[in-house]
Amino acid sequence: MEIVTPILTPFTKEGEVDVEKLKNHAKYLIENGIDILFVNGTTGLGPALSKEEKLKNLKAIYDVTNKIIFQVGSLNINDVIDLVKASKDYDIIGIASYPPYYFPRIPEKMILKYFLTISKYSPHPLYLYNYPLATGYDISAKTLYQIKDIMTGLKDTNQDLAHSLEYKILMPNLKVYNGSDSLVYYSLLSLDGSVTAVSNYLPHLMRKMKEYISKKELDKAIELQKLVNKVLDISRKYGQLSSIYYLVKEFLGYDVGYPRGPIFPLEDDEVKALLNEVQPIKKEIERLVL
Ligand code: FW2
Repeated sequence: MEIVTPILTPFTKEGEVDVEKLKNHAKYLIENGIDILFVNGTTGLGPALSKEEKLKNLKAIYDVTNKIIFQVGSLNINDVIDLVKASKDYDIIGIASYPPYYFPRIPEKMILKYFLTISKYSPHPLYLYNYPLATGYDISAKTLYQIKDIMTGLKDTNQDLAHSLEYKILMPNLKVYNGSDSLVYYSLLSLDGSVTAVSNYLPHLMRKMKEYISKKELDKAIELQKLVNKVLDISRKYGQLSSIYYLVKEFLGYDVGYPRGPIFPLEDDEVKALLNEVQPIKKEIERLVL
């Protein structure tokens, strides 16, 4: 049962990756119950990073921990291959990628070929990042089965838990994580774990939820999931990806810089409204978790 944080990428006001802030955040997460860091995921603004920035994130976080899954996806296959090759210098858990996206109606065979290409170069176990809402392609259990020999695991960002379970049923040895914040409780109970963006700012709550589940205190665990859902509802109103930066500061007390356009920082009045709205939930979380 693992909690995986798709770690955000801190930027300076000028739009550079802020390496020190990234290291500081990674260290805090690992010291406070997070099992694995998923680097360059959606929350890390992976699709908006250059090849150099993706590698910079890996290097920075590797200074802190090697509990890393390194996401390398890009529409430029040369960049993908370069990153996969560069990863040989790092003793990490694995390499992950979303499938090629944007281009409509890519034949399934070509999508599979993309992963076969990565596996040819990869010195590490390979993970699929399946996020059909974002990429336009669902790599279902049946599809993945065709390349099961090269796959160690996957993150399925999907509101449908049954969809994630399908992989486990068809390929019991595959590591399966669901990537929806609203399903953390269910993923910890029935899969190998959860990749949760909210764990960027509520690592203690996630650790507590895991503890309750281990001790079979399920009603207490579900109460924590309900709080996650409430905070999620609020953050989505302002843009979840941007809100996370301000929520880390609010809940954990340190600065993780800014997001970068096209995921723009919030306006001052939005930050104020967001933080105002989360106050009652913050109190509730402090009561139940600390
Ligand atoms: C990532 C995640 C979490 C996301 C989810 C989508 O890479 O950021 O899939 O927050 O909104 O795994």
